[in-house]
Amino acid sequence: MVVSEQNLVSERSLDRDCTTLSRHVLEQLKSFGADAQDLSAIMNRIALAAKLITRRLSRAGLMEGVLGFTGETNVQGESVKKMDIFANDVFISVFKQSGLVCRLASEEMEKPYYIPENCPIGRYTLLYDPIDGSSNVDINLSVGSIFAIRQQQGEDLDGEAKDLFQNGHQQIAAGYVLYGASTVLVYSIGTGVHAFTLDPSLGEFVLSHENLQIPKHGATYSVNEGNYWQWSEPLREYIKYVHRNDGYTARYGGALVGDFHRILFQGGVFLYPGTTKNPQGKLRLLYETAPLAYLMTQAGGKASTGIEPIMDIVPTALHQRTPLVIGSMEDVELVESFIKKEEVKKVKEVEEVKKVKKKDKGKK
Ligand code: AHM
Ligand code: MG
Repeated sequence: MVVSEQNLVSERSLDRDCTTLSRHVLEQLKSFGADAQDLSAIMNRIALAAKLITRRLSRAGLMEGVLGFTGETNVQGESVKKMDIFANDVFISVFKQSGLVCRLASEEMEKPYYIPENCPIGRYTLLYDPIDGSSNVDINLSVGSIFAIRQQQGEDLDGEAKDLFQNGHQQIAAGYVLYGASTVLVYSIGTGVHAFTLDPSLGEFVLSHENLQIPKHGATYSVNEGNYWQWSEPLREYIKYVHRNDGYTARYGGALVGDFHRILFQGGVFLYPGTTKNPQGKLRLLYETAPLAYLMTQAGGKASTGIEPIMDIVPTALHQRTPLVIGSMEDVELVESFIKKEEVKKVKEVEEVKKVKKKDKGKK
């Protein structure tokens, strides 16, 4: 009896070890057709990029010329780190000559990177943020990569990539890699959210959590409160509410991927609202907020700007930003209720002014 139980345990752990990312994608799609094979191969390439970035990050403190700034600024006007460029190039290298992806668009490149030799067969575009949370890189804290896959639509002959200006429902896959105490890759192809942990002894991502579902509510609220005085009144009211009520706890790591990961597993809400300086906030739609919104909705949570669903936004520019409120259903709805209350108040005020004007006119 004891022996057979032991056998069962070792069989289960062997099965788990053999559930690699590429095999999992095929199982999820229940197909070995060309589309399924392509998607599985793309995920495999992303996993390779993640391993290369993990290797570099784990040795960064021991190597010359790996950490710190390049001295350049990117298209967003942000100072670029050497690791941003390295990770950006890693994704390009793993997809060159892959025959899988025709175009890559990233936070670090003003225009997409085209791989013309892939285009006759590569029907996909990869959108990615190579190193998310780069302020954490030089101090050995968690960072991430975020990605989304979209079907190539049309030829994009003028190189403007306008076919990418579509809502988040057009994503066919999305995910992120968290470079933390261990490296974890979380992905969805529309069949739930699944997490794989890199086993360094195997050099493989092995299935660690299948069909993740976010709790309806969580204690965590995650936001940079240093921006408090730059937020709109309803956001400040929301923060006052969580300060005054029991059961909330603040967590903010400076890397969206890490904060998102905590909330996905434990519930709560992450916010990066618009500020007076940047009304659209900081985060980019196509390779940060839309991929995470895709994952969050797949996990039973919610993602919005505070007013409209992130997934419904149609961008007008490649590097467009959006405010972000993402996490457990009830917690996101609570934030939205503060914003809605303010809107109702404003509508009432406008109606009052109209009434007074009408009365004054009547008197005359
Ligand atoms: P990055 O992709 O250039 O690193 O910027 C995005 C990061 C997020 O990971 C994080 O949530 C946010 O910026 C932190 O910004 P701030 O320092 O303003 O709070
Ligand atoms: Mg980022």
